[in-house]
Amino acid sequence: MTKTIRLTMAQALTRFLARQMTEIDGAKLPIFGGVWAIFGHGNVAGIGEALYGEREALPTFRAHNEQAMTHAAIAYAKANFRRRFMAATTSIGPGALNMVTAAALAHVNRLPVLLLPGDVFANRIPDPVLQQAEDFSDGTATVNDCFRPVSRYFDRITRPGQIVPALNRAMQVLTDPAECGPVTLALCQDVQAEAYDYPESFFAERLWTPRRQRPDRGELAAAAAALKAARKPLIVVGGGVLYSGASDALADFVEATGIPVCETQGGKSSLPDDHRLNMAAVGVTGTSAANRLAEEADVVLAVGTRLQDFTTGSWALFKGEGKTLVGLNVQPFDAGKHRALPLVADAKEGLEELASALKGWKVPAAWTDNAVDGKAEWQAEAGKVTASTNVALPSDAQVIGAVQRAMGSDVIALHAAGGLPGEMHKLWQAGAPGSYHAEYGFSTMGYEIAGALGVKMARPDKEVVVMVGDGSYLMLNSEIATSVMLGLKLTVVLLDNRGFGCINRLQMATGGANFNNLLKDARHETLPDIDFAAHAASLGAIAQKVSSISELETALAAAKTNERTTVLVIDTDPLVSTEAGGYWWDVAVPQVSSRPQVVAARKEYDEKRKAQHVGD
Ligand SMILES: Cc1ncc(C[n+]2csc(CCOP(=O)(O)OP(=O)(O)O)c2C)c(N)n1
Ligand SMILES: [Mg+2]
Repeated sequence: MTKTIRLTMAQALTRFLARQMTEIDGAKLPIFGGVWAIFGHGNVAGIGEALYGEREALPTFRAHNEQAMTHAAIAYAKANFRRRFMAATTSIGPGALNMVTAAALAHVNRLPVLLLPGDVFANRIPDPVLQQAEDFSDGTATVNDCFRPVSRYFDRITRPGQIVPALNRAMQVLTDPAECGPVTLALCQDVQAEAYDYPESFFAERLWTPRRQRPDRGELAAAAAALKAARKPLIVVGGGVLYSGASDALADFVEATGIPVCETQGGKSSLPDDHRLNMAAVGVTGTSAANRLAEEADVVLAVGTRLQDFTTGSWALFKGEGKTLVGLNVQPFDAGKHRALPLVADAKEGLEELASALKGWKVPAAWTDNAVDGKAEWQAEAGKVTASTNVALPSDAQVIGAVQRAMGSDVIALHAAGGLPGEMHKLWQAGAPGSYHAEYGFSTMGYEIAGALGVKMARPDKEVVVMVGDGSYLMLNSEIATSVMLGLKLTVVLLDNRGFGCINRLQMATGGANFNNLLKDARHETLPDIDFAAHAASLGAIAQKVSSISELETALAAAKTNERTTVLVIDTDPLVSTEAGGYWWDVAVPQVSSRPQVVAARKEYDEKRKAQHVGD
């Protein structure tokens, strides 16, 4: 007879989570780094009490905002290269829905996170409960249905026994490199508290090791043949290279073949920035070195990338005549995009097997030399825009230069939205794999500080430097207090250009009037003069406003020995961004307008669109 143990569904859930393990560098570790929780009705009595019971093996962390705590959970998983992750639990209604944006962030970025929103009573007796939305035509609908399109796997637990297959499926999705993404288990309030006789075997310790898929022989042969025929090949690397731990395999492949590499936002730091054949950022926010090669390449080997519009220049960039795209990806959906020759495999396995198949073959030297020259030219440009200055309002690039000089490359630099992603992608000199943490899949304003907290939890040995604009900071800064509370130090550099600078620039570039982006251009009675340093200090941070690039460098150097989260604020110029490098980005301009600026912008837009190729 099956041995059983009588537990509530919530107790079974937390006990199960605590017993899922992984192995990293030979050490066995719990695969869940913990659970973020904000309690309310719908989770305090059920899962809240169960988490208390499991608090030694499965730590619970309290945050100030459900979206932010989920950002922290997601960033934790990313900084762990998807090998460890976290769960997040909320009350029903607003608490749950505050998590939806973060679910989408994880979905877009293919990152694992277990979301446990509370849900209505499955027995429906007390309906409608506080915070319950009533659907006049569908008795099964709850607000948590909003998670469906942004979850890789969604389930609603309406009977206690359902948690057994649901958690099994959840673990499959969270640990599968191809399927990886957010899992939402909506937990009906009454069911969380309901007892059930669970099989004891369900709680046996389980070790999860990532699957490394090897390529199909036919696909490998086709990819190798395409590369052997290439005269001007280029490798585009995305986050899949980092998650696969394929940096060494990539470096070996590049050494053996001489093929230059360029990096997406997600793939940056796959090779160190100073690697001879790393052209660094590609696409809309790319270096001139990378984009020059991308325009001409005859075979593009895309490794572990989703090929989003910032990478492909809205598909105007890779325009080599008769070019072939090879898609090396664990996920067939990505591997075959744009009619690529698919090479479905783990990045490391795929690169190693491609290297064997190409043994003895090398790219024509002229192409490699061209790449090396382009890189030197770019580095000279980048050096100019990041050099120290004493202008009153420095550019983002000049601030990046200061941070890099003061902190070096042996930190984890993080950003998500605003003008910074473009500047960081072009200009930050990344060091070791994972030293550059961009959330540019969903580019969520407000990811920065909470995300950095998750990174610090994953990598307490590293200095974590957050680059954030005033707009993003104002949207979500509450986890500064959590970082102070948990003793997890972050260094935050806040660039105050008094508004949504990058969108203002985009507005001007598309013929728009300066409207509703910079504070001065928005409807106001009084122009706010926000004291960000005072604000951050009120949350417990050490905070300082600096008035020049050199003062910033001095303050950053001093902050290294601070044990508490430090926020350094600097005023910057909203109108300046780095002109060198870059590529066209498709932003639709109105086709008719009474404003001549818009008409002119549309004319230019129609011209630029001609470079776009449809379908490949
Ligand atoms: C949640 C969210 N809302 C809106 C946007 C669109 N958006 C992208 S950047 C940006 C402005 C960011 O302002 P700030 O952080 O000050 O950076 P800046 O553009 O000034 O560099 C906006 C509104 C977004 N990415 N995320
Ligand atoms: Mg701003």
